[in-house]
Amino acid sequence: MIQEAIFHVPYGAYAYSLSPHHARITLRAKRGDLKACYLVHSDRYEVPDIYETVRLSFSGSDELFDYFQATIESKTRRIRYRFLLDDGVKRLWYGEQGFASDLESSGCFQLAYLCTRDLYSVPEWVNDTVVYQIFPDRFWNGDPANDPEDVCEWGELPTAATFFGGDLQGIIDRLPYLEKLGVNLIYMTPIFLSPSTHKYDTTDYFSMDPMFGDMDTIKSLVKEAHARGIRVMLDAVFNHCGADFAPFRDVVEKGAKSRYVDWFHLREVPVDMKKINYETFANGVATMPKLRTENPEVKKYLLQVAEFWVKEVGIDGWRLDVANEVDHAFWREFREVVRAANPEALIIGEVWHDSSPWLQGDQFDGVMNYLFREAVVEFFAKRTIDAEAFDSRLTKTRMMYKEQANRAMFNLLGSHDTARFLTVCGEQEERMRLAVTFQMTYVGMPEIYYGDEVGMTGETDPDCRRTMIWDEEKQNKDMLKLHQDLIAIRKQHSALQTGSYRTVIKDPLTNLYGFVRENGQESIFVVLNNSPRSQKAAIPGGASGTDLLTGKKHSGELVLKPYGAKILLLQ
Ligand code: ARE
Ligand code: CA
Repeated sequence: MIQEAIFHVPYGAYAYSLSPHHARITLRAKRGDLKACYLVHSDRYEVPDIYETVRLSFSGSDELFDYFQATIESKTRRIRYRFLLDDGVKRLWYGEQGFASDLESSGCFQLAYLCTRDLYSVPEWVNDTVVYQIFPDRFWNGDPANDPEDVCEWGELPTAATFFGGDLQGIIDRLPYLEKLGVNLIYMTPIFLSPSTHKYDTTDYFSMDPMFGDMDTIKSLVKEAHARGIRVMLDAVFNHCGADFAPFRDVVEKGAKSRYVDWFHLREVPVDMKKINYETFANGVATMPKLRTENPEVKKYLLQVAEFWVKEVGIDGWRLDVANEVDHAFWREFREVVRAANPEALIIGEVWHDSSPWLQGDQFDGVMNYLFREAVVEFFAKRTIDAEAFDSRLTKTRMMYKEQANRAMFNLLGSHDTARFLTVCGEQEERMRLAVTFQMTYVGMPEIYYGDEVGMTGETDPDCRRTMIWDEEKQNKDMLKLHQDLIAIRKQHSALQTGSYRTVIKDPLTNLYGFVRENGQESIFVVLNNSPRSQKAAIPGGASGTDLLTGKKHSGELVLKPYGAKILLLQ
């Protein structure tokens, strides 16, 4: 047994509550080392100790490690536990004191009490949600009366500064399209008053940008979307404001005399926008001064903003811009305020990397899952990693997080900050079709970047922000139909929403990849042939099943076309 590789801690993603009476326990070991792994647990006050033993199930592997997991029930909510590990040669106890040949000397890990207040709760509705991201200036111009003077022709290529006149009325007008597509959560990039086309440099957090509409327009968008079963989420840019934000203007004008000097991270007073002697977003973006969220006044102001749009306008959640550069204490209070305003509101951080510090249950529900995107880009679009490496990446990311967070991820193929997926695929559509099939059947919320579903292309910002293609002749109808079909399947089958994930095929030579999602009710087998050759795949357990895309029945072996995929509901 490679003892050095065995890892468990009684916190974080390794030990946590799934419900007031259920805990999920994870143990990591060197890949291939353990044959069996048991969890021995009891109430932490029980004398004499009466143990219950459960076998942990194998949950996947990454490059170096295997992961084993168990969910245990505790009536008293007070748990002590240790592991019994078996590598086929020797059996060892493993607990807080380390390894031992007898149970007593290993010591116990403790989950002292599964406190309800600490339970990681994400809104139930994430399970059947499919997200649609909109860049408002580029989706549809529903009201030419509010256009800025210099709007470009719909269809022209965008620069970083161009305006196209898209607005919230345009989104309202296109709700029937979105409903037909099947998406049920719209996430819009910022819509508050701001001079830029992307509006990440806020001038006033309490007012709508007039080129997008007014308070009535956003309220009717929320109302009409809700009437169609579609939720609405906005972008909270709290790391920084815009240069026209009144407190920053005041500091620029009054220098040390301004009552807002402590609202920003100033290196010198007076502020000099040419010298950029203050902290900003990224490297010296002068028009985006960084806010001092630890200042109680700034915090109070931003929390009022957070509450206002949820409570008064009825939005269903926030996406948090540059979330990893704002302090944790701020986000903890943010969660309290937002959840008090609407207990069902969703909170998604923008963090491109390991997001564990924000995903313990006290800050965000999920994040924009760029780690997912990277794995999908490399396996399906660029084909630079094989099926085994792909599976390792996915497992590693899934094991970083608690199950609640995994279900609340925004699983995206692209965004307004990346090249479009079809472009990354070198416009080879079959690769994208495979990736979308995977996205719609994986753990977490699929997130579509507007226009990807009709085959839009574009390099990174600003080219990925072209105007939406509405001319049906120019839309890729097969791609659209695939999205509609897959979204419908996702929303109909609970196993794809909350089921466990078990890899069954990950062949590095053929790049055949298959997995099973199952809950108590149903079991679904998904197999993806990421190769230019036709390939055969065995249905797990020799079962038979119905292809959810075609309705055809299959048994024994499946034949997959080059870059073909099947989603089988197993009998
Ligand atoms: C503009 C130009 C760009 C130029 C940039 C640099 O358009 O071509 O590269 O300036 O000065 C908004 C606008 C952008 C604008 C930017 C600055 O949408 O068009 O860019 O403001 O004016 C990191 C952050 C992440 C951030 C990305 C962009 O961690 O939070 O960079 N994303 C959010 C929004 C953006 C928005 C802002 C932040 C600012 O989603 O749209 O930009 O409010 C690696 C790193 C990541 C990094 C990522 C992308 O993976 O690890 O940390 O994300 O690459 O660069
Ligand atoms: Ca307009």
